[in-house]
This record gives sequence, structure tokens and C-alpha cells, in this order.
Amino acid sequence: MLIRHPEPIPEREVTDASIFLRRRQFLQNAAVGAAVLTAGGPFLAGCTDAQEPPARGPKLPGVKAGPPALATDETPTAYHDATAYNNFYEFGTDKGDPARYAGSLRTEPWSVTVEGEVAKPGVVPLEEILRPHPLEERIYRLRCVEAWSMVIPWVGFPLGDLLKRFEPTSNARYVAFETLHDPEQMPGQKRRVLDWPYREGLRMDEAMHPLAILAVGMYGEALPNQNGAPLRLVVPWKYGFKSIKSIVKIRLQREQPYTSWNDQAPREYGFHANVNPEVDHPRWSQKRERRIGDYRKRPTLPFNGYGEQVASLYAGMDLRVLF
Ligand SMILES: Nc1nc2c(c(=O)[nH]1)N[C@H]1C(S)=C(S)[C@@H](COP(=O)(O)O)O[C@H]1N2
Ligand SMILES: [Mo]
Repeated sequence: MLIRHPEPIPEREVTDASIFLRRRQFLQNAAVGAAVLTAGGPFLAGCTDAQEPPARGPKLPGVKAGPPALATDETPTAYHDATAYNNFYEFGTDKGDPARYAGSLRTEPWSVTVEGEVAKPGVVPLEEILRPHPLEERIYRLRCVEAWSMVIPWVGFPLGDLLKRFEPTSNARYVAFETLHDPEQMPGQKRRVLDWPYREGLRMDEAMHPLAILAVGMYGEALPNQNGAPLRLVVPWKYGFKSIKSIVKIRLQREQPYTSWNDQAPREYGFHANVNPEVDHPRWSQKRERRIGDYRKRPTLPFNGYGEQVASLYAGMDLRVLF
């Protein structure tokens, strides 16, 4: 049985997702506070504040600001919302499942297989993948096909800079990506909700576009597992499902690759999947979106607001078929 992206819940029926999340965080913190109190100690008694943020990791060193022309000045989504309201079906299909269960993913050691139409294929340890690339902060909008959105300050580097190192041949017209497939670490893979592993792909020209990045962090810190540690794709002008998480394989090839959502439900999810408010999903409108943290919906922008940068990639194509 195929589990699809859930239909967005009508505005009037929801408590805003972030309010829901904060409420749950409040309960968690209350539990932690209670445990601390039971342990006693005058010093720890001060830690019962329900607003206490969850433990955060160390800052990634040496992160520069990315090109200002590629950043949005919109306010980033609250860290808690971006790390507790996720789609990562390898850990379950509820929005809170990835945060709850992704702790079983082992991100060290990690290596990435780069193969296909390249002069220098290899199985490359993550350290080696990252070594030559300065890390940049890129503050991007993320628009999920389910009609919610966030603003996330990613830390990463251009995908194209990595691909060039492997010397693509003239036959490299597409790039295919795969997520880890290991049901012991990713218990959601024990259910056939998707044809595992999760796979995505880009045309070569899309992959070489400076907006397309590989992220290793967010909010200045290493990626939490639920956001796709240790390495995930971010393609901000496309629906979020293109931005594949926890990548173990990158294959350059002549043919358009298999991609999980498009191949399993082609009438609902396109290969290109460029954000397009004019093309409704068969089960809901794409005209507006709920920015997590806001109450009212806002209009969705063509190419998620990145048209100035990327529209030329699709010159002459019928944008309605690009959903
Ligand atoms: N491997 C994998 N990658 C994935 C998904 C997934 O289920 N598995 N979900 C996608 C979807 S639908 C979205 S909206 C984004 C969500 O990214 P975030 O949780 O970091 O906001 O991840 C994408 N990448
Ligand atoms: Mo999504």
C-alpha cells in the first residue's frame, strides 16, 4: 500500500502546527523539570523554566555568509519547529516521528558513493567529501508540496562544486541521489510506505545552479538527524520532497533517474516539481501556503520566489507540466 503525502488540513480546523509543537515541548520540559526537582539540589532548581530551549549542539566553525543575492531576509522559522515538524518517512509518517526516532541513525562513519558518468568515481568518506569546500550560510525558503513552508538558515556548499571534482563526462545529463537503506537504523523502512531507498534526481544544469546546495548544518550547527544528517540536498525553488536527506549515493547518468515520489504517484508529483502556484495538486490547491509559526496563509510564489535566478533553466518549457 502506498502512503501518500497527507492532504493539508483546512485552516479553520487546525491549531497552528507551531503552537502544537510548543505545547508538546512545554510538556517535555515540564517532565525534565520534574526529574530535576526530584533529584533535588538548590542549583538545579532554577532549571524548571518551561521556556528552556532544548539542548543545542556546538556551532560549526568557519561558516561564512553566503552571497547576499541568494539569501532571503525573512525571519527564520523557530529552531524548535524546524527540527520537530519534519518529513522523513524512513522514521515514520507523522511530523513528530523523525525527531522522536532518528536517534538510531549512525552518521559516523559515513561515506558517499559517487559513480556513473564521471572520470573519477569512488567511495568517498564524508570528511573527504567536505574537505575542500568552505561552508556558507544560505537562508532559504522551504516549500513542502503539502502547502506548508519554513525559512531555514542552512549551512552547506554548492552541489556543483562537489560534482566538478569528480569530472563529469559529456554523457552526464542527470544526477541521481539515494538515501541510506538500512531498516535497522531507519525503522520506517520496515513498512513499504515508499519503494526504499528514497531516491531523487536533478537535471545536470539544475544541479550546477549556484542555488542548489548540499547542507551539513542548519542554524549554525550540525544537521540534526531528523533534518537529514550528515549530508542532504537543498533545492529551494522545488517542492521539499526533491531535497533528499542522508545521502549515500550520487550517480551521474545519461537517462532521467527513478525518483521516489514521481515514479510512485506520477499524477501527483512531477520530476521537476518546481514550486508553481498555478498548478494545483490533484488533492489540494497550491496557491497559498502556511508558513510554520504564522496563523494566516500567504501566497505561494512561482519557483518559491527564486524565479529571477532559475526561470531561465526552463525557457521554452510548458511550466504546467513541470509540477
Ligand atoms: N530521505 C528522505 N528525504 C526527504 C524526505 C523523506 O521522507 N526521506 N522528505 C522530503 C520532504 S517531503 C520534505 S518537505 C523535506 C523536509 O525537510 P526538513 O524536515 O528538513 O524540513 O525533506 C525531504 N527529503
Ligand atoms: Mo514535503
